[in-house]
Amino acid sequence: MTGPASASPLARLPVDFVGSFPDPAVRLDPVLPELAFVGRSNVGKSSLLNSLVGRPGLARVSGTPGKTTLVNVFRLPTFYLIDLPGYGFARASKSARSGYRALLERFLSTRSTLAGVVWLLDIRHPPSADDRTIQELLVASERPVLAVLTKADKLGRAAQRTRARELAEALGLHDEQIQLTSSTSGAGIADLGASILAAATSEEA
Ligand SMILES: Nc1nc2c(ncn2[C@@H]2O[C@H](COP(=O)(O)OP(=O)(O)OP(=O)(O)O)[C@@H](O)[C@H]2O)c(=O)[nH]1
Ligand SMILES: [Mg+2]
Repeated sequence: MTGPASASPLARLPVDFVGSFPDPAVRLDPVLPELAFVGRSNVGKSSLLNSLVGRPGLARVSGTPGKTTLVNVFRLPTFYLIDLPGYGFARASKSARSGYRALLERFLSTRSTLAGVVWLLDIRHPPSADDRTIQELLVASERPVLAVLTKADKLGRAAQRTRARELAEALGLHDEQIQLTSSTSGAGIADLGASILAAATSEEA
């Protein structure tokens, strides 16, 4: 089932921007469960967060990769959503790459109330070398991961199913472990919102 973005259960909740932080180990007060959005630059992390909460202009979106450079924190009543910078920016230098890796490793290792990671992949592209590296970090962190395919609106129905199967296989996941979404059409947003809510509320912080 697909539905409009407003059908997301998160869209009924109040949301506040807490702040942008350079330090991935920033201490948030109060301590609450956290869900973080991770994925390549331009994959649609900020757009997805906005669709989920039903606030189009909340997190900054841009056609130029590398828009989000800080750890952006949004508070819902009982949990935080965290919009992270993207990785694998095509023109990124070696040092930028290792800097990103260090940021994510520090993030994963210091956030004791991290209830889950929403890991985004563009439905049109096979996993990149950077995606593989990040997958290893995520697996090693032993955090629950929701794998999400973005920009489903760019493909027709049949191609969406084929690509989802191919990506699941490439990543060693079952088809049911991957959710298809489109921030543009609203497809899959309500289901993902429900998964996020479940992950955020099953964690006793
Ligand atoms: N067609 C389509 N375009 C999308 C979708 N989601 C995002 N985009 C576009 O993709 C571009 C990048 O979106 P962002 O949400 O800024 O991506 P991001 O992952 O936050 O990027 P960084 O902050 O640079 O890492 C923008 O031009 C968006 O309008 C989608 O579901 N469908
Ligand atoms: Mg962004």
